[in-house]
Amino acid sequence: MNSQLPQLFKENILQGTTIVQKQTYLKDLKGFFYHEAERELLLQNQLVYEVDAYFPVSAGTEGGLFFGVTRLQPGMVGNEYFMTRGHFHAIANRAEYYWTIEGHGQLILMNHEREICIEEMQPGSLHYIPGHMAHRVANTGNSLLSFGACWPADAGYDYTTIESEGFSARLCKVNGLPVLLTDEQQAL
Ligand code: S6P
Ligand code: ZN
Repeated sequence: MNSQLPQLFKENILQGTTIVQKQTYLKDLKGFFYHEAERELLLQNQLVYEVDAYFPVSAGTEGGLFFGVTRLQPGMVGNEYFMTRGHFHAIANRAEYYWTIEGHGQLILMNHEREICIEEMQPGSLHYIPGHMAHRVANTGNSLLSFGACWPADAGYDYTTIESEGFSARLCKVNGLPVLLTDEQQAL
């Protein structure tokens, strides 16, 4: 049996020879924010978030686990906080853990009936995301929000449901505070 070199999770950074990085810029988030016209006016090459991930087994391996760290920048598009795309898992019943490393935000969870709730993210907070829940994170602070994630290697991603239908509400800054607003409420 070949032993693997351990990866490092040190000073809040995931390091190692097999870490895969993915960046998401404002130009990648067309149509995600209510105020799309305002997103277009912003610098398209502005980094919104990046993920460092460790995939010790192939995607789809039943029983395997993946590990990642997401760094979400502070920022707004109109009254909406910078956020991750959000997704269901392709195998919808697969659960996941998030935990907050630094910064402040909200974890937005939505089930298939489009019922939605939020959990406050602050350093040390641990979040169990049950299966069948779309999950998205918004950075509600003025500094970087960094969180870890651990999920099953066969979970996969269903991005298309959120791309086409969105979440049933968006996290918006109202009188300085994060509030969930439906598009109907925004339009008032
Ligand atoms: C994977 C896990 C995270 C997200 C990351 C970016 O199951 O939930 O690693 O991939 O936070 O979010 P998104 O929605 O763009 O994949
Ligand atoms: Zn996930």
